[in-house]
Amino acid sequence: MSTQSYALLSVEMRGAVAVVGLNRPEKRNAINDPLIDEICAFFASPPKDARVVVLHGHGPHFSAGLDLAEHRDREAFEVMMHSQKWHRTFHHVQMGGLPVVSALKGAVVGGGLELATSTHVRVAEPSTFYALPEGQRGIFVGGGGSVRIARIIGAGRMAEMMLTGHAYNAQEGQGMGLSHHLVGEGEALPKAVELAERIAANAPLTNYAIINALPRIADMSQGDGLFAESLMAAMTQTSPEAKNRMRAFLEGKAAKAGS
Ligand code: 1HE
Repeated sequence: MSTQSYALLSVEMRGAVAVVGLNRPEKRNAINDPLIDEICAFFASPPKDARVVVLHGHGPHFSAGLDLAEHRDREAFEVMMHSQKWHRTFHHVQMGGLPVVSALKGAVVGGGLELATSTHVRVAEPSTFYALPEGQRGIFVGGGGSVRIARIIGAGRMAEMMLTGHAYNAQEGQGMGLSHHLVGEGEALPKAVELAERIAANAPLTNYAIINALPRIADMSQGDGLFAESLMAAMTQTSPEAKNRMRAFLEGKAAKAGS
């Protein structure tokens, strides 16, 4: 798949970082079937050399969400299948094994917010706004938002967004945990790449454990969660890479925390 070419995604390798752009700016990166298929194909089988992915949108918006033109005439069963395809796709984004850093700007709405909240680290520019216009459109979320968005901002706030269609700006989104870094205009992509390069320098097994274990542990009882945590600790701390990294620190050869 690493050699596959995409019509609606740009893919560029920068060392160990795969920079992937939603490339449908004339439709504000609205997600139609061909685009979701390409996102699914990429994240199900990312390039072999990639250790981290940066996801961004071409043009002034990250994504206007579901392509409403395509969705108009679907029957219930088709919508069910379509929603489950989005679930599979965003599962690959969240738990495919590679950390994903997103660079957000302009509209991050509806399915665009569902996609963004499947990524692990989110960097926003001042132009970013977040909205869930499903209430206005007479539909419901279908790309995992009722789970992922609600876990970040709370089900109550999500209900308010869906009922009122209210858009939160970049500053507000930062306060709500929708972004982790708020940078200047035009700076989200370079900052996302910088963070991705830092993440790429981590032990791959630890990155894998972070993105796969933490959301699952959040779903577990306390006892199960603590047991799963110990298993992940046992797996990561006994790896040769961990031993080398800990020795390097003790010999004064590794960066200190926070640097
Ligand atoms: C679209 C879409 C779209 C733009 N589906 N075609 N999402 C929404 O309800 C958001 C709808 N979009 C907007 O509110 C605005 O387009 C934006 C605020 C994102 C951007 O505004 P603007 O002025 O920059 O662009 P525009 O002129 O509105 O749109 C440019 C073109 O993109 C135009 O097409 P054109 O052929 O007339 O040039 C628009 O029709 C098209 N376009 N957004 C289809 N979403 C799995 S369930 C998920 C549920 C949801 O995602 S609901 C939220 C849907």
